[in-house]
Amino acid sequence: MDERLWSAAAAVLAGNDAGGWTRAAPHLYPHQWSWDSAFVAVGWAHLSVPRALTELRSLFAGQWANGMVSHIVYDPAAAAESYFPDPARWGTGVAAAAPDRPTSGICQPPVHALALAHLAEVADRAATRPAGPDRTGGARDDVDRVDAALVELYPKVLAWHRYLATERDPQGSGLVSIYHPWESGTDNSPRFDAALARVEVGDLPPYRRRDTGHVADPAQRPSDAEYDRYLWLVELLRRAGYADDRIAATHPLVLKDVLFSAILVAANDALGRIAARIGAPAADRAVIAGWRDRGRAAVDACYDPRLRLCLDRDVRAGTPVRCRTVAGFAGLVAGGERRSELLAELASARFLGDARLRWPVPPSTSPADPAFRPRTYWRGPSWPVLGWLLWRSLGSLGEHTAAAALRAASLEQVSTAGFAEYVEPFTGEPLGSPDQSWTAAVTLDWLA
Ligand code: 9YW
Repeated sequence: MDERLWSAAAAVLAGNDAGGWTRAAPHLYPHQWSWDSAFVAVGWAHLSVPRALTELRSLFAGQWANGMVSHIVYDPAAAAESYFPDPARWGTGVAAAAPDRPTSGICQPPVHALALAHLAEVADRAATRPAGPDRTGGARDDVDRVDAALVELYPKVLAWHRYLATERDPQGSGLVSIYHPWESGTDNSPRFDAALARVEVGDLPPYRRRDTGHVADPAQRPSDAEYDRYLWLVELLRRAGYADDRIAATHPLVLKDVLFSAILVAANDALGRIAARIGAPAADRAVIAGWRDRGRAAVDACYDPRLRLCLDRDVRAGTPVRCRTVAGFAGLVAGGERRSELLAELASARFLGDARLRWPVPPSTSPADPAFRPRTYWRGPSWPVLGWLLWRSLGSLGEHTAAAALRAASLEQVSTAGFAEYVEPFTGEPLGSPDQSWTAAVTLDWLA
């Protein structure tokens, strides 16, 4: 165990701890982001199980009445100018389902059930490990705390997955519709270029970006033209009252997001295990297993044999989105039938086998894709948190050699580049925010 790296990662979480929730990053992201907080709980689990549970509880306190877990739960105490868009811009008061506390009006990938199942495993392991008397007692208490939290959070997570399986998939296709690149968690990925290019910006109220003020080089961030479209999409969602049926009928950008859908498959698998653990009704368990199986088959059907990747579907254009990004490995996350092809593509010179990579960790966009930009956000840099997601998926599939190699490379990366938000894949230069919470959190899990 690398004690120095462990302490440094723990210090990042402690530094970003705002009490019952964790800032995604100290300055750039001073609120609670949905999928960040799930990864963050995975890290907290190794420092304090109760603190990890609090993270998820506080996120779900901002859950919408329709089940949606919004992508940002705002800290009302943070300075108004610290982050844009602010709650006023979202104007979620137009939505009957919105909660009292300030949130955004969209969501992010549902990593939460994975985090909860992980917490239960960490607590179980600690309770069965031979240890000093005080530690064993504490660990048993942690198992009880986890079990109580599972009973409390299970209906909330079930409502969240039900929202995704119904409102976001009225066709019952097994694939989740997203309305905004921010919902994917990979905002300026080339996956959204064509769909975004078709969005015609209307009478957009003026705004000032805040993100570019926090990074050394604004060229690393989405362009102003992209940002205008992001804000215009927010405007349209607000005008539609955040009503899914209206949005599905009228919104200009609707994508069946293959990675989001695959994460939901893995999350339903985890939720099924949680349901069994707490003795949830058999009818629930059958529904959850149905969502999982339907989603897995649908992700498999997104596989493109020419690119050897799973592709999103642009609903408005009626076409698959043909680009080479890390989202293409969705089939590994969902655990479907295309495992050997996807593993071969992952190892190929288009991804981990590119000899120019400083470490064999997945670049967000393949260097072989025409849209690749090594320093620009989701267009090339590697994001340690996605390495963790793939590592976890490989482990679940029993691909232990590939998983161990990815873990070792990822640890070398964070040891050198620190807990950066994203990293230039060839030089290893840390980019974006330093001390990003989820990068520190997954490091703790890799080390544990
Ligand atoms: C934004 C917080 C978020 C992540 C996203 C990532 C970035 C920009 O930062 O989004 O302003 O929301 O793309 O996945 O949740 O870390």
